[in-house]
Amino acid sequence: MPIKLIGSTTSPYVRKVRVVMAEKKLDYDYVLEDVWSAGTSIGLSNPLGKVPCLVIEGGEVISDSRVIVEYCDTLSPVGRLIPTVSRDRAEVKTWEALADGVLDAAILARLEATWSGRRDSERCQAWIDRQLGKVEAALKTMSKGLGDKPYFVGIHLSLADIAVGVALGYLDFRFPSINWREPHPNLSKLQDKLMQRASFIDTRPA
Ligand code: GSF
Repeated sequence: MPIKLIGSTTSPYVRKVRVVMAEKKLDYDYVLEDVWSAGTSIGLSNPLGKVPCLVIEGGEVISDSRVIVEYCDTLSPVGRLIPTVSRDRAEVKTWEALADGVLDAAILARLEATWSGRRDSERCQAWIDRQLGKVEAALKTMSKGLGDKPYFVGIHLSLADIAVGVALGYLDFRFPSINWREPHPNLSKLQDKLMQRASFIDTRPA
């Protein structure tokens, strides 16, 4: 039985997992789930009601994109994305955590502005600004960290680049008014390079 990935085409966390699985050449059944619909059954797989969820042999569920990608990286020796040496490993995972943090903040800002369960009078601009401030600060740190290197860590693609690329792609998708390319041309160059890979092309949010 192949691995089953429960996800959605718009979720950046799901996209990160799909990019990793494509880079690792892992086969899986992709099962779409709308976690926001009243009839969602995501709670049967994840009590937090979130995607992505990976259902492995025997029906065991692995949830949270960071846990899933770490697991996937161990499944095949093809293109290791998380180094084994502890310092490099921590560095890659720190970039991933920062990129996921950009997503967390951007999604909180978006939900504050758009979630249908809230009236317009209940939306808080100060909260949105607080979250978008985190996005801006993280972009600066990413740009400084990348500098003029080809990749974040070492000379090969790693999970750090994938996570940052997915976060930048999410900003383009949901926050086209955030102009991150002009102040950060090195991130723009990295993103353009990533967008030439089949793993990124095939998982564009829609
Ligand atoms: C976040 C997953 C998540 O928030 C991870 O997998 O890395 N730390 C987790 N998923 C969202 C979909 S999206 O906005 O990408 C989700 O399922 N939200 C449903 C909800 O009820 O919050």
